Amino acid sequence: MTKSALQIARAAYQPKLPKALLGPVVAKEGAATQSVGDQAKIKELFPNTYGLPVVEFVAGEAKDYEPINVGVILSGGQAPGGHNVISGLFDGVKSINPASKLYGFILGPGGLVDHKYMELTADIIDEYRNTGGFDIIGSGRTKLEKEAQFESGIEILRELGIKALVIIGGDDSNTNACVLAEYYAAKKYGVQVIGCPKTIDGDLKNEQIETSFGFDTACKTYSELIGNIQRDCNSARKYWHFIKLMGRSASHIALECALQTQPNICLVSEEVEAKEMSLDDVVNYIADIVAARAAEGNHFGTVLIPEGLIEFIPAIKKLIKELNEVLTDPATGEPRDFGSAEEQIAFVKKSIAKDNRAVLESLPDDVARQLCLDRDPHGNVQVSLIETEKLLSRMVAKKLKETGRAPKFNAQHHFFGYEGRCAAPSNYDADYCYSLGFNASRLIANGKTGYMSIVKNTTAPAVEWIAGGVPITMMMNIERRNGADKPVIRKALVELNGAPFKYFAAHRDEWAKNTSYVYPGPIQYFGPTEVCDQPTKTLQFEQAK
Ligand code: FBP
Repeated sequence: MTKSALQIARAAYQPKLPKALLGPVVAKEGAATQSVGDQAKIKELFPNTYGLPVVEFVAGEAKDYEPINVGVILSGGQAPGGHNVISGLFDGVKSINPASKLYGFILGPGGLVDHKYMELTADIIDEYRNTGGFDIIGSGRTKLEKEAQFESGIEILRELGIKALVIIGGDDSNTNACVLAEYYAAKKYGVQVIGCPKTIDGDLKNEQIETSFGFDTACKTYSELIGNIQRDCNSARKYWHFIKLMGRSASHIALECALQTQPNICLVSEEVEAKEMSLDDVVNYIADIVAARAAEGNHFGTVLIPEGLIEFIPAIKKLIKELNEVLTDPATGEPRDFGSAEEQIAFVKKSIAKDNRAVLESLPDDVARQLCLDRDPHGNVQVSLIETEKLLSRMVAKKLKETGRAPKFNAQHHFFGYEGRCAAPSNYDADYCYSLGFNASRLIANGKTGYMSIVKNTTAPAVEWIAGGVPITMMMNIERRNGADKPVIRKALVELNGAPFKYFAAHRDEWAKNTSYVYPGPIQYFGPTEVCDQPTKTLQFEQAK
């Protein structure tokens, strides 16, 4: 395989580990924990994995361990650093005992169910160190949540002598990892399950998890592109660029990119919801800024739009909630089957309440169809398919025309998502991911199950990072999903009283009026630490206590 010069140089990079993981460790256990909500219900559903203590690894005595075979699964959307989680896990498992083996299940959780796997040897691992992508074993979105799947999984785990499974995924996948841990514990199958916090969306974070891996690299990649567009736009002075940014639900990516690039406008879905804004209010907000800049002779600008915006507009959110209910078969909890798209739309229209039907009919046809038809395997609306950037610019153009303002308004459209999900991990993600994987091996060696691997204090130099584990049940509450109440990890949305948003809110009027663009440039892998090792602005604001 031909490799780029950067790939060759980067292969030699040795990711940094927290000091405690550089030698033998002992697990320092805290007090019993509680779930973040619905304690009695979660305790009842997870009798074997509820209430476990938070664990921190500190330097300990060297011990001899038997070889241990471990399985690993990549679940859901790609995020930079996945290969380093696996290489950290590999090195950790081999350091426990060199005869230990690591198996990768192919193309996500489905690989476990369908018994598709490969042994990950040193040669294979070395090919993938510090690279982006999930292609070492591939990923998938199969939901691991049924007893039949768990039973099929245990057959192959037994055949390969696997005693622990590491599931690298987002909130849904880690919820399912916990359900699996509980199931195997209840059945006394002797297989531990450990989760790792992955997603570029940045919405798997809480008191215990500082950030999900991949967020850092993805945001830096998008910010480079936004910076380049801003320089072009400030040079040509004739276009408004409408830039949609990935992030299925929360607006963390859009907000972080705004903090890095200082665009003229950045919408934050959580604020749109809190202020109960309608689609028309959002359009007016943009149109007013475009008009004000035009009045000063500035016929250009940038608008950042979070992918999930549509879902946060209260009237549309209410509509989606009812769509999720009516499109789920109450008998099976699965999506209903329809003969054709037209049949599905007709069913939706006759089943939903009058006010929701009115909202549906007020939307442009393509958006209305999208909402009625497309679902991912978790039952979520596929917001990434809705072209909000075009929808908004179309509506802004119409509004400006109606009111006779900004006659020179011209728009360009972009959607940044896939461009950043497989970028070569930044130093932060390379180190963070390697540490998460290596640390997972220590949770396994210490007999833990139903835990997520965590690394904290990551705005400090890597040696000062703190590694350990948090029981997944601690992050759970009960939420309504696809027409049923389910135990799930609480998703972290942008907090409007949090430091990152407050900084943005304090500066956005100035950024709207003036041209205050920042051009971050590409991620640097070699060079001065202030250029190469900066964590995200979000993390810096959140941690600046
Ligand atoms: P995960 O939550 O699985 O990490 O995926 C996040 C994401 O990249 C979202 O930002 C985006 O909405 C979605 O995946 C796109 O999904 P797909 O990869 O199926 O196109």
